[in-house]
Amino acid sequence: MTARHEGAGVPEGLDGAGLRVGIVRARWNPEIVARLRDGARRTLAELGVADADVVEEVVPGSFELPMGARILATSGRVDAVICLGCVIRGETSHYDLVAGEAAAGIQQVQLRTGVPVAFGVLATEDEAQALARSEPDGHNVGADAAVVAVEMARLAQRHAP
Ligand code: DLZ
Repeated sequence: MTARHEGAGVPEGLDGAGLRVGIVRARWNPEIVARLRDGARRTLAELGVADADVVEEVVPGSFELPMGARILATSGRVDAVICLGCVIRGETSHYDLVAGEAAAGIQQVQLRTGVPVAFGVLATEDEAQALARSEPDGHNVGADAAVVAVEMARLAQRHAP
């Protein structure tokens, strides 16, 4: 895989073929979010998710990510959703509110809908940290979120009623 997957890593044999994945991304901090999006798309392709099975939507900011995720999750058109955004502490007085509500809302959406929603939102002190976590060929939180989406979608499928 192109990206370096830190933390949970990638389960052996993980295969996304046939899965339908939604990506919702925020318009704030567009350069960083574009890097997260590229990392997510590349990793989905590497895991075997077909381009045609990926649907992308854009929302104004990270605060709107849970609503965007809910719309896709309840559409019946996706097996998992990836949320991508970036909140930089030094650049927003609302840092804790925006980042906190995005995280809490995303968790709520996946628990309430039963559709896995991966958290690919950077909450950093400054732009340098955001760049370091969205590297094109290194650590990329969008790429990590893509692995999570595929892994959790497969888990949900294995235990579908
Ligand atoms: C308002 C705001 C601020 C100050 N900072 C960010 C940010 O760093 N990253 C981000 O994704 N969104 C930010 N927003 C926008 C909010 O997420 C939201 O779009 C607005 O408050 C409107 O609901």
